[in-house]
Amino acid sequence: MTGEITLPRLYPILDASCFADDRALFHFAEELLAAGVILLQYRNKQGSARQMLSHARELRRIAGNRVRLIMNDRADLCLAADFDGVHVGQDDLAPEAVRRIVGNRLWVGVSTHNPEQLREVEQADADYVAIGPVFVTSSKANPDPVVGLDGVRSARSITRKPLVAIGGITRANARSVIDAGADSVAVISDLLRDPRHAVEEFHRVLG
Ligand code: TZP
Ligand code: MG
Repeated sequence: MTGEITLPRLYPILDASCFADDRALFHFAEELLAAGVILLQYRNKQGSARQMLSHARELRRIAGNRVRLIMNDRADLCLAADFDGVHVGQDDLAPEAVRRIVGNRLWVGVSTHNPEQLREVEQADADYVAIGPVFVTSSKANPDPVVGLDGVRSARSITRKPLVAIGGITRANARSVIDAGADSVAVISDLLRDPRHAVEEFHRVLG
Protein backbone atom coordinates (compact mmCIF):
# COMPACT_ATOMS: atom_id res chain seq x y z
CA MET A 1 0.00 0.00 0.00
CA THR A 2 1.26 3.47 -0.73
CA GLY A 3 1.04 5.43 2.54
CA GLU A 4 0.24 4.31 6.06
CA ILE A 5 -2.85 2.23 6.67
CA THR A 6 -5.29 2.54 9.57
CA LEU A 7 -6.28 -0.66 11.32
CA PRO A 8 -9.57 -1.11 13.15
CA ARG A 9 -9.18 -2.15 16.79
CA LEU A 10 -10.68 -5.59 16.09
CA TYR A 11 -9.23 -7.88 13.42
CA PRO A 12 -11.22 -11.13 13.37
CA ILE A 13 -9.73 -14.22 11.77
CA LEU A 14 -12.06 -16.75 10.22
CA ASP A 15 -10.23 -20.06 10.55
CA ALA A 16 -11.84 -22.70 8.33
CA SER A 17 -10.91 -25.52 10.73
CA CYS A 18 -13.31 -24.12 13.33
CA PHE A 19 -16.41 -24.95 11.28
CA ALA A 20 -18.22 -28.22 10.63
CA ASP A 21 -19.23 -27.23 7.10
CA ASP A 22 -19.36 -24.37 4.61
CA ARG A 23 -22.76 -23.27 5.80
CA ALA A 24 -21.48 -22.72 9.34
CA LEU A 25 -18.43 -20.89 8.04
CA PHE A 26 -20.45 -18.46 5.92
CA HIS A 27 -23.03 -17.96 8.66
CA PHE A 28 -20.21 -17.01 11.04
CA ALA A 29 -18.91 -14.49 8.48
CA GLU A 30 -22.37 -12.99 8.07
CA GLU A 31 -22.74 -12.59 11.83
CA LEU A 32 -19.38 -10.83 12.10
CA LEU A 33 -20.27 -8.47 9.27
CA ALA A 34 -23.70 -7.76 10.72
CA ALA A 35 -21.99 -6.76 13.97
CA GLY A 36 -19.86 -4.18 12.15
CA VAL A 37 -16.58 -5.95 11.40
CA ILE A 38 -14.69 -4.08 8.65
CA LEU A 39 -11.49 -6.16 8.45
CA LEU A 40 -11.50 -9.94 8.23
CA GLN A 41 -8.81 -12.52 7.56
CA TYR A 42 -9.50 -15.90 5.97
CA ARG A 43 -7.19 -18.66 7.25
CA ASN A 44 -7.21 -22.26 6.09
CA LYS A 45 -4.25 -24.49 6.91
CA GLN A 46 -5.81 -27.79 5.87
CA GLY A 47 -7.93 -27.09 2.82
CA SER A 48 -6.94 -27.42 -0.81
CA ALA A 49 -6.27 -24.37 -2.94
CA ARG A 50 -9.58 -25.01 -4.69
CA GLN A 51 -11.51 -25.05 -1.44
CA MET A 52 -9.74 -21.90 -0.29
CA LEU A 53 -10.58 -20.06 -3.49
CA SER A 54 -14.16 -21.20 -3.37
CA HIS A 55 -14.54 -20.03 0.27
CA ALA A 56 -12.76 -16.79 -0.49
CA ARG A 57 -14.91 -15.93 -3.50
CA GLU A 58 -18.05 -16.52 -1.49
CA LEU A 59 -16.70 -14.39 1.35
CA ARG A 60 -16.03 -11.62 -1.14
CA ARG A 61 -19.58 -11.89 -2.39
CA ILE A 62 -21.04 -11.84 1.14
CA ALA A 63 -18.85 -8.98 2.31
CA GLY A 64 -19.27 -6.67 -0.66
CA ASN A 65 -16.62 -4.07 -1.17
CA ARG A 66 -16.94 -2.17 2.10
CA VAL A 67 -15.15 -4.84 4.12
CA ARG A 68 -11.40 -5.42 3.79
CA LEU A 69 -10.65 -9.10 3.28
CA ILE A 70 -7.17 -10.49 3.94
CA MET A 71 -5.92 -13.87 2.71
CA ASN A 72 -3.63 -15.81 5.02
CA ASP A 73 -0.45 -17.22 3.45
CA ARG A 74 -1.40 -17.08 -0.24
CA ALA A 75 -0.82 -14.11 -2.54
CA ASP A 76 -2.12 -16.04 -5.55
CA LEU A 77 -5.48 -16.73 -3.91
CA CYS A 78 -5.71 -13.15 -2.71
CA LEU A 79 -5.65 -11.95 -6.31
CA ALA A 80 -7.87 -14.73 -7.61
CA ALA A 81 -10.59 -13.95 -5.05
CA ASP A 82 -10.26 -10.18 -5.35
CA PHE A 83 -9.19 -9.83 -1.72
CA ASP A 84 -7.64 -6.67 -0.29
CA GLY A 85 -4.43 -8.03 1.17
CA VAL A 86 -2.25 -10.92 2.21
CA HIS A 87 -0.96 -11.93 5.63
CA VAL A 88 2.28 -13.94 5.67
CA GLY A 89 4.32 -15.62 8.37
CA GLN A 90 7.99 -16.35 8.75
CA ASP A 91 7.84 -19.45 6.53
CA ASP A 92 5.76 -17.92 3.75
CA LEU A 93 6.92 -15.69 0.91
CA ALA A 94 8.84 -12.67 2.16
CA PRO A 95 6.96 -9.35 2.07
CA GLU A 96 8.92 -8.10 -0.96
CA ALA A 97 8.01 -11.22 -2.90
CA VAL A 98 4.36 -10.83 -1.93
CA ARG A 99 4.51 -7.18 -2.97
CA ARG A 100 5.74 -8.13 -6.42
CA ILE A 101 2.68 -10.31 -6.80
CA VAL A 102 -0.05 -8.11 -5.34
CA GLY A 103 1.29 -4.65 -6.18
CA ASN A 104 1.11 -1.41 -4.19
CA ARG A 105 -2.65 -1.12 -3.83
CA LEU A 106 -3.17 -4.13 -1.54
CA TRP A 107 -2.16 -4.63 2.09
CA VAL A 108 0.71 -6.87 3.11
CA GLY A 109 0.93 -7.95 6.76
CA VAL A 110 3.66 -10.02 8.39
CA SER A 111 3.69 -12.14 11.56
CA THR A 112 6.63 -11.88 13.96
CA HIS A 113 7.45 -13.61 17.21
CA ASN A 114 10.53 -11.84 18.57
CA PRO A 115 12.47 -8.54 18.45
CA GLU A 116 14.83 -9.72 15.72
CA GLN A 117 11.97 -10.52 13.36
CA LEU A 118 10.30 -7.21 14.22
CA ARG A 119 13.45 -5.28 13.33
CA GLU A 120 13.64 -7.08 10.02
CA VAL A 121 10.01 -6.39 9.14
CA GLU A 122 10.43 -2.76 10.17
CA GLN A 123 12.77 -2.37 7.16
CA ALA A 124 10.54 -4.41 4.84
CA ASP A 125 7.77 -3.41 2.47
CA ALA A 126 4.94 -4.44 4.79
CA ASP A 127 1.89 -2.36 5.73
CA TYR A 128 1.47 -3.78 9.21
CA VAL A 129 3.23 -6.16 11.54
CA ALA A 130 1.75 -8.73 13.92
CA ILE A 131 3.31 -9.89 17.19
CA GLY A 132 2.40 -13.07 19.02
CA PRO A 133 1.36 -15.26 20.53
CA VAL A 134 0.69 -12.74 23.27
CA PHE A 135 -1.02 -15.33 25.47
CA VAL A 136 -1.43 -19.11 25.35
CA THR A 137 -3.44 -20.18 22.31
CA SER A 138 -4.91 -23.45 21.14
CA SER A 139 -5.79 -22.13 17.68
CA LYS A 140 -2.32 -22.53 16.19
CA ALA A 141 -0.27 -25.67 15.69
CA ASN A 142 3.24 -25.45 17.16
CA PRO A 143 2.97 -21.86 18.35
CA ASP A 144 6.10 -19.85 19.14
CA PRO A 145 6.73 -18.99 22.81
CA VAL A 146 4.25 -16.63 24.42
CA VAL A 147 5.52 -13.03 24.40
CA GLY A 148 3.10 -11.56 26.96
CA LEU A 149 2.21 -7.92 27.37
CA ASP A 150 5.93 -7.16 27.70
CA GLY A 151 6.39 -8.55 24.21
CA VAL A 152 3.72 -6.16 22.93
CA ARG A 153 5.40 -3.22 24.67
CA SER A 154 8.75 -4.25 23.25
CA ALA A 155 7.24 -4.61 19.75
CA ARG A 156 5.75 -1.14 20.05
CA SER A 157 9.18 0.28 20.86
CA ILE A 158 10.74 -1.40 17.82
CA THR A 159 8.22 -0.68 15.07
CA ARG A 160 6.46 2.40 13.81
CA LYS A 161 4.22 0.29 11.62
CA PRO A 162 0.64 -0.40 12.64
CA LEU A 163 0.87 -3.23 15.19
CA VAL A 164 -1.51 -6.20 15.46
CA ALA A 165 -1.37 -8.40 18.57
CA ILE A 166 -2.46 -12.03 18.28
CA GLY A 167 -2.79 -15.16 20.38
CA GLY A 168 -5.11 -15.88 23.28
CA ILE A 169 -6.75 -12.47 23.13
CA THR A 170 -10.22 -12.31 24.65
CA ARG A 171 -12.75 -9.69 25.66
CA ALA A 172 -11.27 -9.95 29.16
CA ASN A 173 -7.67 -9.10 28.22
CA ALA A 174 -8.02 -7.13 24.94
CA ARG A 175 -7.95 -3.73 26.62
CA SER A 176 -4.63 -4.52 28.31
CA VAL A 177 -3.16 -5.50 24.92
CA ILE A 178 -4.18 -2.17 23.37
CA ASP A 179 -2.87 -0.35 26.43
CA ALA A 180 0.46 -2.13 25.94
CA GLY A 181 0.75 -0.48 22.53
CA ALA A 182 -1.07 -2.63 19.97
CA ASP A 183 -3.24 -0.83 17.43
CA SER A 184 -5.43 -3.85 16.82
CA VAL A 185 -6.19 -7.30 18.24
CA ALA A 186 -6.52 -10.37 16.00
CA VAL A 187 -8.88 -12.97 17.40
CA ILE A 188 -10.03 -16.47 16.46
CA SER A 189 -11.55 -18.40 19.36
CA ASP A 190 -13.19 -15.72 21.47
CA LEU A 191 -15.50 -14.88 18.58
CA LEU A 192 -16.74 -18.38 17.87
CA ARG A 193 -19.53 -18.98 20.35
CA ASP A 194 -21.79 -16.00 19.74
CA PRO A 195 -20.04 -13.86 17.12
CA ARG A 196 -22.49 -10.98 16.99
CA HIS A 197 -22.49 -10.51 20.73
CA ALA A 198 -18.72 -11.07 20.99
CA VAL A 199 -17.94 -8.40 18.38
CA GLU A 200 -20.21 -5.94 20.16
CA GLU A 201 -18.41 -6.62 23.44
CA PHE A 202 -14.99 -6.29 21.82
CA HIS A 203 -16.04 -2.96 20.34
CA ARG A 204 -17.25 -1.84 23.73
CA VAL A 205 -14.05 -2.72 25.59
CA LEU A 206 -11.79 -1.46 22.84
CA GLY A 207 -13.80 1.72 22.36
N1 TZP B 1 -0.81 -16.78 15.24
C1 TZP B 1 -0.31 -16.61 16.45
S1 TZP B 1 -1.41 -17.06 17.65
C2 TZP B 1 -2.57 -17.50 16.51
C3 TZP B 1 -2.07 -17.28 15.25
C4 TZP B 1 -2.79 -17.55 13.99
C5 TZP B 1 -3.92 -18.04 16.87
C6 TZP B 1 -4.82 -17.02 17.49
O1 TZP B 1 -6.06 -17.60 17.83
P1 TZP B 1 -6.79 -17.32 19.22
O2 TZP B 1 -7.87 -18.37 19.28
O3 TZP B 1 -7.37 -15.94 19.14
O4 TZP B 1 -5.77 -17.50 20.31
MG1 MG C 1 1.42 -18.18 7.14
